[in-house]
Amino acid sequence: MSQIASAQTVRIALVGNPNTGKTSLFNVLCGTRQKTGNYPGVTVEKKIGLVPSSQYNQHSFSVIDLPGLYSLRPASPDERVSAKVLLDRMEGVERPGHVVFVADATNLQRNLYLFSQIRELDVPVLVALTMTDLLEKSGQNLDVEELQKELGVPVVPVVAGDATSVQSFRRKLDQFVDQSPLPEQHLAYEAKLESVLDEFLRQARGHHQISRQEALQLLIFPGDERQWEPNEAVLELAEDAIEKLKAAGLQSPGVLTRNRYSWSRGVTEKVIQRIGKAPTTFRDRMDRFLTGKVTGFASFLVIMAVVFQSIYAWAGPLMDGIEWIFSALGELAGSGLSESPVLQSLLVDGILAGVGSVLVFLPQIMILFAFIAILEDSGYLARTAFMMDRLLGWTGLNGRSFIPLLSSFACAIPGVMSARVIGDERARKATILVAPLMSCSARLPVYVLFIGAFIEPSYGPLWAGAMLFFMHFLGLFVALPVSFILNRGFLKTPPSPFVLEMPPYRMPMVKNVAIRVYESAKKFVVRAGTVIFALSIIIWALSYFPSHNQEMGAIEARYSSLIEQAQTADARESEQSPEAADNEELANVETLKEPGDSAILEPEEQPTKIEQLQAEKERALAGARLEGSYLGMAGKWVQPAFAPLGFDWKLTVGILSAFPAREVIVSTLGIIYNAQDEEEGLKLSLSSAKDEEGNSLYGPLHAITMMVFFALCAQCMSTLVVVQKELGSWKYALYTFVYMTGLAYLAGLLVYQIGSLL
Ligand SMILES: Nc1nc2c(ncn2[C@@H]2O[C@H](COP(=O)(O)OP(=O)(O)OP(=O)(O)O)[C@@H](O)[C@H]2O)c(=O)[nH]1
Ligand SMILES: [Mg+2]
Repeated sequence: MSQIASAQTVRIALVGNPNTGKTSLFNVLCGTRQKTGNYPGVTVEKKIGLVPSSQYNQHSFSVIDLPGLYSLRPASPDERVSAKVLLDRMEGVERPGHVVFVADATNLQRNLYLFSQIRELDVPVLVALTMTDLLEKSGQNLDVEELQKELGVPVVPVVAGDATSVQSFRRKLDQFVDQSPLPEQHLAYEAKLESVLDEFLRQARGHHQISRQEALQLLIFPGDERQWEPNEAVLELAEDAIEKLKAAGLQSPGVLTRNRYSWSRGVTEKVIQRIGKAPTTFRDRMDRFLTGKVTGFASFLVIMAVVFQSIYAWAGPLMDGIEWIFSALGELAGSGLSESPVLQSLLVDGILAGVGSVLVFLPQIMILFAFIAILEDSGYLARTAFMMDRLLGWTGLNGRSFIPLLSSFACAIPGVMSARVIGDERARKATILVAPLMSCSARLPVYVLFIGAFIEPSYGPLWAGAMLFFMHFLGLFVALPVSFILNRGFLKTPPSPFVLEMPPYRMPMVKNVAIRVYESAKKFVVRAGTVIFALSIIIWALSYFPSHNQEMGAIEARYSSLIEQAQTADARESEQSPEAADNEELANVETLKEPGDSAILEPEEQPTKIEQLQAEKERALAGARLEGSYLGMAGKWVQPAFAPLGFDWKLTVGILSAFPAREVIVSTLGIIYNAQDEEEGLKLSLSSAKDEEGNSLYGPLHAITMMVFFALCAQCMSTLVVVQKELGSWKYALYTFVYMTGLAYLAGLLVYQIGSLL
């Protein structure tokens, strides 16, 4: 977001524990579409949005959405971002002048612990109380007035999904900025601690702008990695103060933590009362079922099977629709541009075939993301992470690795980034290195193409869905030994228990699901319109030029003589006996009308011998041009390397072109097959491709080998760039590329060779 805030714009930070609804609030305030989800650690980076002044507020705001954190002493890279911004130590980010503390009403006590630190920062704080709808449903009541009194700052309930509540929140935000009340009541610690702290603050503030919270961090946790650098004078003063505290036996973190906990417990007990009876335990029972050792795993498999079956089945008619649009466009462009064959080929065989064959998969992508959003927003994803820990704990994967790994099923890029929630550096590294093995949404078009062309026609739709399901698990299975070797062998990651705050089940918010689907669809279409578009042009050019070769010359010569012969024969026949010619034509029509012949052609539609020859010539020329093109030459040169996997030069070219982005294989094959055979869709062209003897070129084994290769191969430039960025060295991007591509090759080889034997 590159909007520049104007001088009068008020800078506000949204701060709070993870999974309290900060991003949901941010999205409705700023009209943005940032990712939300029902588990801790969705946001791992600061995001800035603007709220212009309006009928609801006279101020305009620049709002910064921060990753959730449990305490101002950060334990992981994402928390560090929030702590840095709040302590005014983030380069390039001005300290927010106001804080909106987002507190989850159903988790008040834990939320208030962080609040007790935030209000010591010397910034005005407003508390936005979320999840009040859920609190009510659970039969509890929260006394907002009382809470406001206890906290000494304004408290405003807000439900992000409810427009009136958001409007009233904006008005309150405006008033808050006008008054900018500093939180007055600090937590009072032991008297001695207070007096040492006061003295230190008085003296230190002569040298440095320092808040009570920062002073406490300096005096109680002097060994902490610092988010900011106090100057020499302050450090000297701090040393004195620490000595005094030590002498009084107060230089211990326990003193602070105990105080904060008992304060937050006291406040919570005071403001929350149970009014109704506790809700039924149905939820608990369901949770036990869904996370049970056997039932949990079984229900997980069932849910996933349903998901993939639906992705496969529901998208069919929509895909056909898109395919139809593109073929109609192709026909239109084809006839409009018949005067200039190069331009026609660029448009029809290059751009429309390339972009079109990828865009066909838009419905699948949207259905996939709708499912992902529902599973995430309901809280199920966090449960799956819990089960994965039970299954995969032995590999040495960190308990916090599973959310990043599960996110990678949508796309490895946010998955790799969300590894920032892992505090331990080595564990973070291991997670990032295996995350790209998870089957991302860019693999979906590849699977669906090959399954649709080879598996479904032979084995039926049920197997097709099952295959899609299996392909999505392959990466996960392979990740087991890889993680084991990485964690136990190379990185020696320290063992860590699974610590993930289990979110409650919630009804997915329609808006949040819609945002996810819209954003993923947009990204997919933009990608097709940019990356795929550009690559399609390049691949088309490589497949079209040189536009003439020897083989083509021979074909032209051969067909010209054949056509000439046919013409003279035609002329002679019609000269000798016009009726005979007519009769012959009629005879042709008769044979076509035999029972069982589906194509009944009208006499005038019957292609003449010459027309047939001409069409044959065009096809032969296109085939020869492709084989002699730069693409064909390169494919044939590299093909021997892929021959043991059963790939011919065309599939090899597809694989090579897919290294920047895996779905490019679909557009490349689209271009190759469209150049030869314009009538059929890519799926049909692939399944009906024949060699010179008329035998089928590919079968189910080719399809499975191809899918296994794509499931494991590192074919995504953007992921490698993100791996490099997150781990700070190209070395790791190179590791990822080499081990994944090696694995893909080996697995493809095994599948093809064993499959051929069987
Ligand atoms: N019922 C209810 N659900 C809410 C409310 N606000 C947010 N949610 C849901 O709570 C979950 C968490 O929302 P997010 O906005 O992603 O939370 P966050 O605080 O940004 O989380 P992190 O980025 O992980 O720190 C989502 O599933 C939302 O749909 C609310 O007021 N009521
Ligand atoms: Mg968030």
